[in-house]
Amino acid sequence: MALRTGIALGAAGLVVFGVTVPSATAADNVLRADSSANRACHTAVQSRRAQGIDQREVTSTVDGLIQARLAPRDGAEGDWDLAVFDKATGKVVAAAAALRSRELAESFVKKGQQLVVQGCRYSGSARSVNLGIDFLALTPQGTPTGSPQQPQRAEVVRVETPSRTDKSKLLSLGLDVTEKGDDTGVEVVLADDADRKTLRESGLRSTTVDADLSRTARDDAAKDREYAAKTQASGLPSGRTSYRHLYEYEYEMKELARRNPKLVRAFTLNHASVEGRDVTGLEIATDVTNAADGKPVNVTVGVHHAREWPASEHTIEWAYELVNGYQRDPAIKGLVGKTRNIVVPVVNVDGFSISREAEPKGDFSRFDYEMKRKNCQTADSPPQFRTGICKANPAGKDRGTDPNRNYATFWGGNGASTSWNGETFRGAGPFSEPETRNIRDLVSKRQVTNLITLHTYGNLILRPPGVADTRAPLDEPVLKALGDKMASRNGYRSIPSWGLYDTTGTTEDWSFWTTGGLGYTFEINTAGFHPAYQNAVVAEYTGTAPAAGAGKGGNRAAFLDMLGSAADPAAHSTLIGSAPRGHQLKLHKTFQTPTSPVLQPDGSTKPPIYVTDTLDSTYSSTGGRFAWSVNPSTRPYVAGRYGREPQGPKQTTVPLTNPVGVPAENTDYPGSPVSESIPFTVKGLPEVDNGRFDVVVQWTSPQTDWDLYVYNAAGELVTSSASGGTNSEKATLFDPPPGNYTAVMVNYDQVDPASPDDWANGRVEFSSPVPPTYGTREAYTLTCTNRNGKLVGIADVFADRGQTVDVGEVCTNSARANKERRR
Ligand code: 0X9
Ligand code: ZN
Repeated sequence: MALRTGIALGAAGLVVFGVTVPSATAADNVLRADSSANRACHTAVQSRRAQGIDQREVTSTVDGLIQARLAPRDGAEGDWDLAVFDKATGKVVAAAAALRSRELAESFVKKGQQLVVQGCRYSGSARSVNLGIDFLALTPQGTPTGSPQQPQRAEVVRVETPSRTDKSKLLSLGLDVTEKGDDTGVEVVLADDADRKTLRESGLRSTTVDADLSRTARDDAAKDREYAAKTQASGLPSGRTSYRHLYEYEYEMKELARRNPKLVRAFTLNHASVEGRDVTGLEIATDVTNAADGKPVNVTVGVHHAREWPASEHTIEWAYELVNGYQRDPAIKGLVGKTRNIVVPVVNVDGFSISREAEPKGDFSRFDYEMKRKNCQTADSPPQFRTGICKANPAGKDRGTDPNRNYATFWGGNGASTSWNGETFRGAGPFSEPETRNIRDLVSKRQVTNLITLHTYGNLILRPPGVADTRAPLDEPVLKALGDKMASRNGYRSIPSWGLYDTTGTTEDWSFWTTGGLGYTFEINTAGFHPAYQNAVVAEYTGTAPAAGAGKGGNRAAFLDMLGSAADPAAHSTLIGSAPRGHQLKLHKTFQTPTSPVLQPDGSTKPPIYVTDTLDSTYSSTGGRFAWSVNPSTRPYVAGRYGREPQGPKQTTVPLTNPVGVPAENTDYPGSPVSESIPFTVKGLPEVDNGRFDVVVQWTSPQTDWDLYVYNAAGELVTSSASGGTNSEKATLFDPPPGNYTAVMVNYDQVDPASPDDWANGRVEFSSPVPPTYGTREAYTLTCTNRNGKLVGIADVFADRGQTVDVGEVCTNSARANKERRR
């Protein structure tokens, strides 16, 4: 990699200038250090003669960006880190500290600013490394196009979506829909007037939650500065007091590994990001390097979505929790001893770095990189938007794929965008992105029995499936019980993912349906994507006020429950048997799973794509008896669907009698209570067994609008239906508990108030529960190879959840192994 001079990238107004070393020679591009030193590169400009340090001084030729890169030379990899400092103040401008010597440090600089570029040889054998520096000019607005962007007011509104039809309608609008919501509405970010117009024209009703997001973002940033300044150490396991930068995650991970070599191993995931960054993870286990010891694997990942900073904070704090707990807390030590734990705090490194380094504007405009969600993929953008780097390009943050819509399971279905600039763009195909391939590779090569993927925001614990029409898996009771248990710690709502709205191609839908590992999405906090650190990270993690989990243990306790589940053989499967020392047992499965029928931009569908997954894991025998924790052999995708056998007949239809008169029009319910209430009773066993009820009402004109809300005897809203433009409403409740209910009818709008169009034909219809369906069973192929790598045993193994399967002496020379070897 050489210093570049005057290379035009081709984007309008986006030009790369060379560094201000006109006589730069190849030697200037090489950093050297005779020895290494385990020190943080980003904390300070070191003395030139300090051990493991080399430096270059450069002056910025632009108002714009500096990109400094390291690349290994001559095959020697080693671990070099990189930092760029402002020479005058000594403050760090940009840095990178991944595990190898492939680094990208990127941030904003001013023309004429003097900079010190510092390379630090952290460890390894590479005495030298290649340095490349680029400067990229930007307009004062921070856009590469030169067209001044008039930022508009960004706001959060709550959109009323009482029925699933409303939710689907909302999702189809292409707005930035958050996870904060409930049965009757969802919060949505409106970035500008165009968004406001889209929502207005949809006819969906909304109320303002936060009228000025930009102010909130600046306030949050100020609160964070204040908190960090006045706080020595927080109650977090690391004591951290502010959101980390990407290079801090990287550096802390390798320090955790270096300081605890038997317990912690840092690793680079298989695929570098689009911009060329390495992705780093940690494994934490007793005798950590012995990955084939047959223990169940508990995976925690953060930041698929760039702007959701608390997600990576909670993930790395969990790593500290395990490391600290291993030394100080016998209960944690016991659990860590029974499991292997993998954390990947930042899955979407490009996106996160951009969001974290951006100026806090919070206006959600195209050039508000702080609020970027997706990754940095450009391949699917139109040619005019493919140019320029991720942090400064003509399409701003609109470019990229949503890594949480790119996994193969149900890919191509509802709840994802087909458009390159949609916030939920699903990508060119299942697993088209390095981020999803990284997690796929990780989960496919180990027995990952438990997985949590962290997001913000909405105070939710979501379990599969992400789409309603998939139906719940046979494991629904297991998933629900664990989700509910964790929710009792953090005070979140525990629901199936589709409960809020449909999503396809998400992390835990793939990991669960494909491997059988129990998977969940947590949506942390309710105040925004990265609100005040003290609340969204410290309080949520430790379970202190004002978090919903205050006094209940918070996410710390929820994560410990997940760890407890991983350590519990009843929650997965176990293979037992015996094998001679040094023999390798391998479990293998390969299969095809169809995606959803692939939705096309015009609304039509194309046939599903069949995606091949291969699961491979290894147990290395220490001799004698073994117990190997594994996932069930049958994919939940084919195992069947949850349901229950009816224990009696369904209840007969209950008519709802319309009280005399018509209540006045009320567009402010429940603010104004004006309405009609009609009680009804739901019966239960032994007389009847109801799998669901539907409250149905009708009227004459679609221009008239009645809304329907249903409350239980405790006064809790249990279901509702309030669509516009129809002449009926239907509100559904599954598995309704027996008791007294009240249907409330609100007269929202009359086509002709002079002659009221009253509702009629109100009734409660009941359905029986749907019995479970059972699909096929799948086996693992279990093989045993001896010390010379010769196949000596082979068997098909079926294992159900909670089952212990004795595979006997699987390494005994078998006829099948002999036959298999000859093939
Ligand atoms: O949309 C997502 O990917 C997740 N929400 S976020 O606001 N963090 O982006 C949630 C995915 C699963 N949620 C639902 N199916 N509702
Ligand atoms: Zn998210």
